[in-house]
Amino acid sequence: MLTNYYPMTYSYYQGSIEDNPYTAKWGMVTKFLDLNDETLTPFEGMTFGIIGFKSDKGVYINNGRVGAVEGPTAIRSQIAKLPWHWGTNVTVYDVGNIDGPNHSLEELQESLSQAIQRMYQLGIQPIVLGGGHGTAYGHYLGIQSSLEKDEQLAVINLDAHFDLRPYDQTGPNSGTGFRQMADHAKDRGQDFPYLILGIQEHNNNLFLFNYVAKTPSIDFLTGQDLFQMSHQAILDRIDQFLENQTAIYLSIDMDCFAVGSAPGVSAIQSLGVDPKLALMLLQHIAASGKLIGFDVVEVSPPHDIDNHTSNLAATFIFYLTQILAQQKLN
Ligand SMILES: [Mn+2]
Repeated sequence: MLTNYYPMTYSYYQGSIEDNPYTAKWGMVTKFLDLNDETLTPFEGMTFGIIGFKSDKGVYINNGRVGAVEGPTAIRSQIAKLPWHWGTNVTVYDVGNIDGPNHSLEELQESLSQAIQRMYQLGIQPIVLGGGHGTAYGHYLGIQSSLEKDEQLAVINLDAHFDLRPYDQTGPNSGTGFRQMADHAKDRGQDFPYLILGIQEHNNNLFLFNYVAKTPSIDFLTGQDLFQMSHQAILDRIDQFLENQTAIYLSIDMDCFAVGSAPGVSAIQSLGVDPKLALMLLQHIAASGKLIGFDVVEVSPPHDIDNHTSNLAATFIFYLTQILAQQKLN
């Protein structure tokens, strides 16, 4: 039995009953599924599963402004309104949330990891909705545990921050997830290939730049790099990273975008990345065929303006799932 896991019991979706595939929306086709149902057998064909990580505990510990606990709910309501382009060729379930206000971040991350493993066992491609960026470590563990024993998991993170801070004194939080991954990989005797896109020089201290400079498996482009470089040069740099990898986990921290595009985040970013450029990069990463998991994190609805940020998050999910479904169906 999964812990701290709650299947959906009521609909966030507008669920009007309609058979016309030309006017269908995500909210009409999304069905519910209980991962604890022991009678389930693996699904055939392209099956997505939306799962929320309802915790911003890591943001709180990191002295950020909380609110991302409501991210999954806000993103779901935006996904529901998107058009559904797949008829009956693709299935999407909402499998519910990892939730537990009285449990530690570590416990919730372990619960997410177990749920992700269960989804892969059932042939379900997870769509993970954060939550603070503490979501990522639980998600990473779930993917890593689902891989063949020696397969190495590489990570791409769209983020204004490295999220590589040490956690020996503070404990794990929203700024330490990728350091935890690095340490986890080290314990397994593996490298930690990590590419960060959208770093802001003025939001990361010298300690972090120093750590990155001394770690050959980590590469990054700043937000200004992405602004100044040609599209082709950026894609080449991403390809360089992808070249030696077989499995990619992608995390999208909504705080990498300029505040006009993403006002509803824990930490706003005045110089952030353009979402249209980001989309091009995300599509390129997905088109590599190596992308096996992704999440969208740090949407903080109490700070959002007219759902701008949750809508942008849903938009990325729309385009990433288009590519993943196309690959599976071809
Ligand atoms: Mn982050």
